[in-house]
Amino acid sequence: MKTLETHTEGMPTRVVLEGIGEIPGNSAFEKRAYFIEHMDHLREWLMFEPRGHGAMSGAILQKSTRPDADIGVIYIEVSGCLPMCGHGTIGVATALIEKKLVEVTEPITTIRLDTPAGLVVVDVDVKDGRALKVTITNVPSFLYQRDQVVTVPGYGDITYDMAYGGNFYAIIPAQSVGIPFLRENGVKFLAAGLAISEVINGQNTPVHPENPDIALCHHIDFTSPGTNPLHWKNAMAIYPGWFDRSPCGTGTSARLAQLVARGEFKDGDVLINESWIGSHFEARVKSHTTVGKFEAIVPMITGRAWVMGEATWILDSNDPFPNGFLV
Ligand code: PYC
Repeated sequence: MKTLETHTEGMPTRVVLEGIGEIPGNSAFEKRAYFIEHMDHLREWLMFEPRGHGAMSGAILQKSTRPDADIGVIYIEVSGCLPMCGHGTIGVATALIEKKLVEVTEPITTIRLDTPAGLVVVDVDVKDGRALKVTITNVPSFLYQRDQVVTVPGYGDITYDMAYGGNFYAIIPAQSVGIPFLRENGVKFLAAGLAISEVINGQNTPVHPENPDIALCHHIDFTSPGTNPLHWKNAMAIYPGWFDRSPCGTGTSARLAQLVARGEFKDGDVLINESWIGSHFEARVKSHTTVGKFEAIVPMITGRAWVMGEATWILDSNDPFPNGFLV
């Protein structure tokens, strides 16, 4: 199996170029479902230790299943297969350009991706063959529920907004869980995130209005104010217990949808979303739309990625950990 190793603002994306073949399915969502049911051992093999780690992430390139897209993508990570992944898309686009796997035009190359969550158009600023920054036009994103309250053992009543940006995100001001927003408190945020998502999924599971197979909330976005009202920091705690090292593309989309719905962000504004490690994405509203009964936005997320290397993976028949492990 051949991969390109990238990172997006600190978060890895292992881009699978060869070795998996075409996954059966008439849409990227069907391919994802087939992969989960029949091929998940390949995700574990590539994501878990010793080939990956507890916060590993990747993307499998496929033929597009739709006429309006160039390439298909199935997202993989330690937690499973997300419908959409923003940092992964930025990593994929950077890899495709820098390895000349698509026709590259300067100053902008546009790539249209067939993802399980829908069509995602990516515009890459390119100079001298290098991908300088990547702007994703993401799937429609919306505030699903506001001011929900759950009682979480050990944390009391927690108020959250639930928003969708390609995955569901429970958005919670960090100060409301009583944990100071400091790197040394990472383990505490992860524990709080897992406890909160368990209660939410038990009592108030979010379900996408147009695709009931997109459900559950495995991402808790603890927010903290930055230097101005359009600069926010996040601790993005993800099941089963890791932080997104990037600011999280789908999480930033969900956050933007929430801010728009709450009247805290205007068209023309630029949101700076800062990750747990201090890297940034910019977010803008491209247009307004609806998803089912929900007012929605089409968000544009801009970030950078870097190619770190190329790998050829083999599986020794004597390897005692063909599916890897997590500790
Ligand atoms: O960037 O959308 C994202 C993402 C989701 C999980 C990790 N990163």
